[in-house]
Amino acid sequence: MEVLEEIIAAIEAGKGKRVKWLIMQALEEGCTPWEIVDFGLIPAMESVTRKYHDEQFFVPEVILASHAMSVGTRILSEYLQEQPREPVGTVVIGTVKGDLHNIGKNLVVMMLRGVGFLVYDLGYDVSAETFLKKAIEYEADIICMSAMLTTTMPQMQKVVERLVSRRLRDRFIVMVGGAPVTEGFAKSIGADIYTKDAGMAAIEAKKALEYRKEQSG
Ligand code: B12
Repeated sequence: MEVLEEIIAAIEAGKGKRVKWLIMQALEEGCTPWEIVDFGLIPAMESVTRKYHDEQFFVPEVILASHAMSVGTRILSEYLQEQPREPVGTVVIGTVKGDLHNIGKNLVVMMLRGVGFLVYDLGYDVSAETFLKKAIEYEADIICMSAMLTTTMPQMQKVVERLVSRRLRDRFIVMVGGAPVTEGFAKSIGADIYTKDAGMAAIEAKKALEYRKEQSG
């Protein structure tokens, strides 16, 4: 659809207002919010990433594009927030301490809300202590952590270690992701779920929670 191509171009150009207008247009033309994510927002960020690698884009362009992308995710999450009365579960999510990348994490938030989770988004640069405090305060079922830097990945381990030392490990499902994170890394730190992308994150989170509920009777 032409409007989706235009959304991609507007994100690349860092034009947040135009992204907003085009998303409303796409919805009016009958696109679902998921189609806009899958065929508009994600391809746009992939293209920005490619251009950054090829040195066609530098940090200022990437920041502008990221901002335009955030405008898009904010609008769409309003459409996806119509929660069922009884949420399927509660999630706290954030990007770990020292890490300011939040585009991928925001997509995971949208997907989780889309399948019916109540999601508390703690933002980025979130310390291990905050993850624990908020998970307890909101009576979360799942703690979700995102990291985009190899140097910040150890923060995920810190959270798991704190859960263990406070005898809280069994209370929460721990899910990790982000470009440098792998299945092997997730296993090595004792996380329960790793997925490569946001769509699978929502599916696996739901599955894990259903399984846990079945087990507890
Ligand atoms: C955009 C970007 C930025 C923006 C971030 C803006 C923002 N608001 O997020 C800015 C310009 C600020 C930035 C800064 C930096 N960046 Co940067 N950045 C990128 C870039 C180009 C794209 C990242 C992105 O948004 N991708 C698109 C999203 C959709 O993908 P994603 O995040 O991977 O998320 C998907 C999955 O991973 C998964 N997922 C994500 N989180 C989670 C969580 C869970 C629980 C699950 C299950 C799944 C999941 O689902 C998502 C959707 O499917 C990457 C390049 C790349 N190849 O990724 C570099 C990159 C990540 N940055 C990098 C670096 C080095 C930096 C800086 C240190 C640069 C500098 N010298 O200042 C700073 C660090 C700042 C900090 N302290 O965090 C490196 C990291 C290298 C490494 N492995 O450690 C990369 C890989 C670039 C490179 N090749 O060198 N960056």
